[in-house]
Amino acid sequence: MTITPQEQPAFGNITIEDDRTGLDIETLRRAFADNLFYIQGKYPEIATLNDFYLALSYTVRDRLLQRWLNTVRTATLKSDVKVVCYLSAEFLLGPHLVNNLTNLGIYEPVRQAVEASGLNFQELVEQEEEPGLGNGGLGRLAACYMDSLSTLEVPAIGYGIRYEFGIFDQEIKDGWQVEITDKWLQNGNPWEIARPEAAVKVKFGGYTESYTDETGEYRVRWIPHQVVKGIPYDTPITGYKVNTVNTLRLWKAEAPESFNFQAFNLGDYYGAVDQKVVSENITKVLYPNDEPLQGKQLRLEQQFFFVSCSLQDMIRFHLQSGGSLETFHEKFAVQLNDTHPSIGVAELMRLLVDEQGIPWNKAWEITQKTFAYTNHTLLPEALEKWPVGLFGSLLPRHLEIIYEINRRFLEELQNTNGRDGGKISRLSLIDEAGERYIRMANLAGLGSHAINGVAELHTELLKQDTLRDFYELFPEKFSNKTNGVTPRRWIVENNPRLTQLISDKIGDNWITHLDELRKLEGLVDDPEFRDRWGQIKLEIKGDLANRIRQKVGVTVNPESLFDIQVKRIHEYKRQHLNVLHIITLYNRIKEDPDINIAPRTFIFGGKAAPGYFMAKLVIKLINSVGEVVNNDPDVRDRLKVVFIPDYNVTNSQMVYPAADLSEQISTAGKEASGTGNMKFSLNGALTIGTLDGANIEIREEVGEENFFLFGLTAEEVYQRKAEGYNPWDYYYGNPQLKAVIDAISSGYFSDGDSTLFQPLVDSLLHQDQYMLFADYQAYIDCQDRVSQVWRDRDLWLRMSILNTARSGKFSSDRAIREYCEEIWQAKAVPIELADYVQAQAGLSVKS
Ligand code: 26Q
Repeated sequence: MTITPQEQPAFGNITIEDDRTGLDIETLRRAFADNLFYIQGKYPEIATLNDFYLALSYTVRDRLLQRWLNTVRTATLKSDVKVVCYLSAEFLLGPHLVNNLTNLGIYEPVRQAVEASGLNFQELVEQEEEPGLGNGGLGRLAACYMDSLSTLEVPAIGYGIRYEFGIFDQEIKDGWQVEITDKWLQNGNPWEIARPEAAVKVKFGGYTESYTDETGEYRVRWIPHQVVKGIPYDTPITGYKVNTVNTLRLWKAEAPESFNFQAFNLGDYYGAVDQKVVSENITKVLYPNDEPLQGKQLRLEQQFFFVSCSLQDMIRFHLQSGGSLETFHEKFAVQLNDTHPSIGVAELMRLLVDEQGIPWNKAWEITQKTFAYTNHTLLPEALEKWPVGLFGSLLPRHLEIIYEINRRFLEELQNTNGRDGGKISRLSLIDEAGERYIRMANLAGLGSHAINGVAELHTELLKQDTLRDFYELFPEKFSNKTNGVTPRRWIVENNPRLTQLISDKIGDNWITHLDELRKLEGLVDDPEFRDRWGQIKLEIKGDLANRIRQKVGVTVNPESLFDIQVKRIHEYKRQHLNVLHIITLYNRIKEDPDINIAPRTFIFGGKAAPGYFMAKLVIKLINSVGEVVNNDPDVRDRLKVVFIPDYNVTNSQMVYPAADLSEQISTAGKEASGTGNMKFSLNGALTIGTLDGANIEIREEVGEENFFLFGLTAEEVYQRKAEGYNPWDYYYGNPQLKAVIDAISSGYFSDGDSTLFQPLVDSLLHQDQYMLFADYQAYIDCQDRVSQVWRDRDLWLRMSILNTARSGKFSSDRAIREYCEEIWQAKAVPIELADYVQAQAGLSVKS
């Protein structure tokens, strides 16, 4: 079929061949071969696997392009459509190919077309380098939210940074983490389209000067020291079986064309190129820390760069579509993913006041109505702040604007709140206790109309503690938005067997209405269903066991209990508490080799920030304990310890479905939400966990009888600390704990080297900031209950099914609906397609 597109008058009657849209196997096969020839420029005989992967990806991309362009046209040109702009320094997307096949509903025909071409489909899928443009939870949340925005047909743009190098690849050498540069772009990225024609300019450094404009108004202009060009790279974000395909727009920094031509003319070629290098540095590499350790200038440059590009982009869209800037906040809802983009508050003020000539008060009203801020942390030391000196040298005009916002704010406070000096100094945008800092959380909170935490407990603690003064001042701004994860990636794609079983029983509407998983509750007493559930879990565990044998060289028994902790390595997440349990079991075996214990496989995965010594030592400890336990004949394979290297989205998709037990054991009050906890429960793992973050809500949903709870509450942690917590009391008071610590300390797990783990042991004995010792016995007792239940296979399966059945709340669709209704006032906008594309897809547009 050929058609005439309606809206391309410049091309007259040009036709689009259905080789780029057709979905039958023959057309797909032809299109695949065509792309290999015309885009990769290869005959099949000499094509590499990567050439085939790229040709296949272009074939899929062709099939979403009309949806994508129509969505963009609707979002940007229609002035009455509200667009959600999700600003995030990180998007941890994971591979696109299978995700797009799933969402377009063309997995099967494409797979068959590839196989019909004589190629191995799985092999091509595994060619894809995932875009690891994030550290962990916060970046992955942004990716899940983009998925749900598209699936809910809400027009949205994700704005971020196109890091040339994403989160490092992790190798394990001699038990230690080694970091390798992530060259994710080196084989080409078929999913992005560069839009150099839409580049914008971003200023840095220099000074400001005031002047009087033609109308006699006082104005300020910023004379920068340097200008950098931002080039947008767009990636399509498909929704599940809908026509909406939103855009992820990531900015790359380049030198402007006119860069230092004078130096060039004077023959200083190297000097000129130097400028180029300095500009491009800005988007070179993702900072691999998940807390702001010290204020690095390049990090602030990254943040300002992408935020300025994005706001300029929005203003341009709005003006192009005939909108007036007075209505900017009616066109765009801008969400700040943590404080990383919060400089946007000052930048929008600058753009409106200095560049567009809007009066301050009006501009401030627009700004507050535009922004909303999500907080992801409670630790006061992890709140972002920038030294005033550094800030002012990089962003002189923004410093003035922040001072002015603050002057007006504090003046108002003094008028309305009397003179509670303590309170006023805590609310101030400037920390003046010692060296002066800009407090980014205060800027974000003041410049936004909404502030939210990411789980009920987290939001409560924000209100009572971290942001207490703001809550007292603006209670109406605060709300909770418990995190969620996308069921498309986190069960449909990563667990096709379980997905099939579920859909055979309750249909497939649950994929977009996750609450419908409740219908599985009626099947828990059906022995056949339960058996099938258990069988599938066992098969999947077998797959992971094979993978582990290949990658790590350790043989594990799929029949054993798979006890899994995968997440960033952090002391507050307490991977080392898990290790204390492993050593406790090991000691029991050494004491009585014939003891009857439930066989377990302990699986760990996660990266440590390269500069976080203690986290790296925890990785070494896990591997060292594994080395001893895995090879001790007394253990008789009843315990195995495995550290899966390079934990990332791709690997994680194989891990969640294979879990029996999910370790969510952070010190209560420290984990804002967690999202891995949700992925495990959705895939039928039982949780052992503390009353922290979203664990509390998971337990509420699945029922306390289907959750292994242990440990101090956040309140108790706080009290114990206030009373004066002494880890030595636990060490001397608990012989089992003492034996475990002594074993580590003695060098038993480090070839007799008693110094290796001393920093870790010392930090526990002398400080134990995260209260491992206080929770140790409760954890061990709880793990013993886990082992008991594990022996009752029917009971375990029942609990597993109920976990899946009751995890509907944790869909990112639910979370995004709440953001849309309560914060963004954004609505679904169905996207229309040319009839022939709609007919080929056979997809129904939701009403
Ligand atoms: C900030 C400044 C300078 C350098 C780095 C950073 C930085 C980078 C990443 C600070 C924080 C992060 C990431 C934080 C994060 O992932 N937080 C997690 O967010 C999840 C989603 O809400 C929650 O589920 C987790 O509980 C929370 O730890």
